[in-house]
Amino acid sequence: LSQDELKRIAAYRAVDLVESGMVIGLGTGSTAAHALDRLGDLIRRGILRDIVGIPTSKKTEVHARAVGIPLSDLDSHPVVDLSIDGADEVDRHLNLVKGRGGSLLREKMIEGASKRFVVIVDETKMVNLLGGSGLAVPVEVIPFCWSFTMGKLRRLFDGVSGFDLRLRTTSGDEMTPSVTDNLNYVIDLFFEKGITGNLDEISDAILKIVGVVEHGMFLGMTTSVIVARKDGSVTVIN
Ligand code: DER
Repeated sequence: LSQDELKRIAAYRAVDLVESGMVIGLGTGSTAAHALDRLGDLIRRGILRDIVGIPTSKKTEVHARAVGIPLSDLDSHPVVDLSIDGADEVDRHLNLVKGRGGSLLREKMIEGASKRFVVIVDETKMVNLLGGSGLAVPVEVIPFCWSFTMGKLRRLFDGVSGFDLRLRTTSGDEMTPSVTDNLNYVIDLFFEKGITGNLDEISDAILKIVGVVEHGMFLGMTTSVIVARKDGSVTVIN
């Protein structure tokens, strides 16, 4: 089974949890996209009714509209029944790294307002240590004096071997900063050996830096993770 088929299997399993009348947080990324397709299909067939979707990005908003999911926002629905979203990494405590797609702030707002937050992944996302995949741990920062903020982030991890960070730029042009839906920039942190230490303390230290808006570590927020394995089996971890 291809990785994309595994993502679809996990996504469909999560959509089985959706009941008519629910307010659903709609995630961002290629795994969540399968959940949007499935939701749209069940709504179109009248199997699910009175669903309200709260999109976690403009990209998801466009996709949800295209498949016919009625949309609203947190102002109108401050309590979300169930959020379904992918992740870049999941550790054994169900802590996550998210936001490589740049949507971490709206994801964390909506998923933090959810009674249940179900994460959908293929097994390649499971890690021992967050940051251990060698891929980015994103931090959303305001554009004003972003280099100053980046310096503060660098000093936070002085002495951590294998640490590096850089401003996220658009894929086409290394000189143009990538801009989030909230008109902010993203600084990507890299930890060659994964993040060691107390994640809550590290989270607090990052958020204390004035100019930092939010980071992509989702700690203690996950209700359950649906993992689609290469052999086609699916495990649900609570
Ligand atoms: O950007 C995000 O937070 C996405 O949910 C990401 O973490 C997962 O994207 P993927 O499903 O395309 O791997």
